[in-house]
Amino acid sequence: MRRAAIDLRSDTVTRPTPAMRAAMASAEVGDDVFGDDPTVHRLEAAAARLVGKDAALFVPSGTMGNLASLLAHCERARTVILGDQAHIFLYEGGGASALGGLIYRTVPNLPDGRLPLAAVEDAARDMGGDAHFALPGVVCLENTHNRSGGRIVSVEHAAEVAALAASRGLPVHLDGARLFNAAVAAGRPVTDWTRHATSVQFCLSKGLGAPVGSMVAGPADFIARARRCRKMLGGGMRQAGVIAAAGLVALETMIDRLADDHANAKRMAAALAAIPGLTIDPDSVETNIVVFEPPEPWTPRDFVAAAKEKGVLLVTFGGRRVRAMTHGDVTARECEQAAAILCGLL
Ligand code: TLP
Repeated sequence: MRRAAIDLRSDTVTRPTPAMRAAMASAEVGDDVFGDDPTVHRLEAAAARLVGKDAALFVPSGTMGNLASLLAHCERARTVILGDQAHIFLYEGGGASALGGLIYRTVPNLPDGRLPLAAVEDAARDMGGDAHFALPGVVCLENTHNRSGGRIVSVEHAAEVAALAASRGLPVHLDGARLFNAAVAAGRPVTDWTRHATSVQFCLSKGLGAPVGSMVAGPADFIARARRCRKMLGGGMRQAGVIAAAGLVALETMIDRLADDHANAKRMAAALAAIPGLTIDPDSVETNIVVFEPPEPWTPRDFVAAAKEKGVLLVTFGGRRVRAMTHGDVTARECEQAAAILCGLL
C-alpha cells in the first residue's frame, strides 16, 4: 500500500484533534445570528481577552476576517496601505477592492516582512483639500509574515508603524493569521503586538489545529461594524458553536505546542541546507515556514511535482521558491524523512 504523503503544503491541512471532535460533538449551540450561541460567546470572550481587546468576532476564515476588518475601518475609495508581499494583497482575491471599493496602496516589503516607514509615511499623507487624491484609510501589518518565510515582525516595528498611523489619525489592522507562532517563537505575549494594532485577525485553523475559523478582535464599536460586514459577506453562521467548540480547544490547548512546529522547521531547514545546490538560509527560519529554491535546471513546479510523486507535498511560492510548512500533523521524524526524500531527488 502506498504510504500516506507527508503533507507540508500548509499548516491549514491539520485535522481536528480528538479533544476538538469531542468538544464539537457535545457543544451547546444556538442561532448565532440571533446572538444565541453560548459556545460562540465563550470563544469570542476568550479571544478578546487573549489579545487584550474589548470584543471579538468569530468568522469563517482569515480572508473574511481581514476583509470584514477593512470594510469596518474604511469608507469606499479609501486606501489600504500594506506591503506588496502582504497576504491581503496577494492572496485574498482583491476582495477589499471588488467588494468594498477600497484601493490597495502597496509599499515594498522589506525581506523580513517589515514595511519601509518613509514609504508608509508618504502613502499615509492626507493631501488635505486636494481633491485629486484618494484619502488614506488603514495601515496593515502581517505577523508572522508568510511570504517572507514566516518571519517575526518585531514589536518595535509594530510600535513605529502604530505611532506613524496614529499621527495621521489612521487605524492599524494586523493580519495575525499566525500571530501565536510569532509570540511562542519570540517568547512574548501576543498583547505585545496587539497593543500596537487597532484590530487584529488571527486564525484558529492553521497551527492551532481547529477545522474552521478565525477571530477578529478590536474596540467594541469596530467589532459591531465588523459584525454587520460579516453578515453582508454571508458569514453569519447559525449553530456555529459546533465549530467554535473546536476553536476554544485550540486556544486552551494548542498554543504552546507551536514550539514543536518551529523546532521541526529548523531541523528540516538544517537538513535541506546540507543538500548541495539547494538554496536556503536556515537562519531566516524563525517559525514554521521553510522556503528554499531547488537548483537549476529544476523549475519550482517540476520540483513540487517530483516531490509529490515521492510522497512529499509542497507548494510553489513565487519566483524560484518552494515552501514547506510544519504543523501538528507532521512529526519530527516525518520532517527528517521529507528532507531525505527531497535530497534523493537531486
Ligand atoms: N494562507 C494560506 C494560503 O492562503 C496561502 C497558506 O497556506 O499560507 N493571512 C495570512 C498571513 C495567511 O497566510 C492566510 C492563509 C490568510 C490570511 C487567510 O486565511 P484563510 O485561509 O483562513 O482565509
